[in-house]
Amino acid sequence: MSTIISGERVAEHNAQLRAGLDADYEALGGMLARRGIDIEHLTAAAQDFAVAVPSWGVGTGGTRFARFPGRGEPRNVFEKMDDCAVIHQLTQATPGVSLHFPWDRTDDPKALRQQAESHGLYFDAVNSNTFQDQPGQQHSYKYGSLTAQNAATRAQAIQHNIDCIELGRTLGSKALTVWIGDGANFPGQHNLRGALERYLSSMREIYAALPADWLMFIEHKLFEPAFYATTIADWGTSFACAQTLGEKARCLVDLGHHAPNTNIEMIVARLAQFGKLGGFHFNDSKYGDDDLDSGSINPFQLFLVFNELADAAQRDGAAFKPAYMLDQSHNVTDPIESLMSSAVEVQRAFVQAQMVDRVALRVHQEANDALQSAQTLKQAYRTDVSAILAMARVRSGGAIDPVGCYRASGYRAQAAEARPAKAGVSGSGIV
Ligand code: LRH
Ligand code: MN
Repeated sequence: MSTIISGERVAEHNAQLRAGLDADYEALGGMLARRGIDIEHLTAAAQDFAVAVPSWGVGTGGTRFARFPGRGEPRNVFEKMDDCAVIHQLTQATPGVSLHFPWDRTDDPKALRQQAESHGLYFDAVNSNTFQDQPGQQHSYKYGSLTAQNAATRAQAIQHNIDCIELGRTLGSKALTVWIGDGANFPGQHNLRGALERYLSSMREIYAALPADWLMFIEHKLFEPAFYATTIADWGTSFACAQTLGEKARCLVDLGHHAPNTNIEMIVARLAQFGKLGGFHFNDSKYGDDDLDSGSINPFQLFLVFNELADAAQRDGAAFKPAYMLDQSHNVTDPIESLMSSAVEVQRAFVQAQMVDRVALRVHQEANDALQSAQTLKQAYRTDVSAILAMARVRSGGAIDPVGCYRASGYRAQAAEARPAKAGVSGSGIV
């Protein structure tokens, strides 16, 4: 497998930090052993953990107000894959890449698949896009796509999703994520039930085009770009549609797509209970769909989400395998640094949730001992598992300090040399 950053440089970086890591790891191991927890079990679980990176996240993001491009922006999907390869090389936690079409369109998907495999990467769910009009597009999505009043517009949107499935098959993907911005800005602008009926009739046609071993992820979002009514606004609507469409339809939870203070971990527990939890778009937010780095605002919520996932895995066993993906916009940081540290924060929440003493928790819950129940969760959340995450990386061939190693590598400066900015060309796609 070819690496982007020289193996010597990573080994040199790790050699400087190894003694400190070994000391921290031994101390943590001793502390966990006194709790009856085997640190080696957690490190092995961390090594198996994987979260996919969004191809649209390696370019600098922006807002409707402005985008301030960074140096060495990827100019096409192949350069995006190089950046994704660096993220996985140093974290050893992001072997999957989630593509977005047509932002990642290529005339040579086979070459793209070969490039990915040469870096030990695979393609997770592909994302369709009927929330923007493309140059030369016959029917505009201004008034909706899969729910559009105009049948030809719906047919165009349906065909795009089917084209995404075909492209995904060539790339080895096994799932299609469908997020639409369809909705209304005024009461009365459209018939609320009629819009959902049109959505379901469109999605039935896309569902029928799914290969037998594929899944379809329905992604709900409370608002934006619609600001009065969004057709797939919440988990309830998404769940009802997934139930209606069939076994291969599941619900995708983007952490930024809920009203402030929504109990997202409870939504996760519900969807898992009813067998419709398809996957996640991890990010963080304080107000709206801010797409900030995972764990950067509310790391306890991220832990509580993984606590529900650990409970579901204990109940449903190996069959319970939701898709973990990041979906972020990096407006003021180096996207590679943000994606590496975000992947580590999601992995951290996963490992912390593995440490919850579920036997003790059940005893406290059945005894209605609210305080001890809460403290049992907090004990796991308060445990600093950084040494486990770093040991998992170094044992898998990654960097003890991914951001430190990345900065020392000079990769961004080299990219800036190799990728002279093209005025007006966006690396990521969103803006
Ligand atoms: C919508 C969304 C969706 C994507 C887009 C990039 O807000 O979360 O997942 O397609 O961001
Ligand atoms: Mn999303």
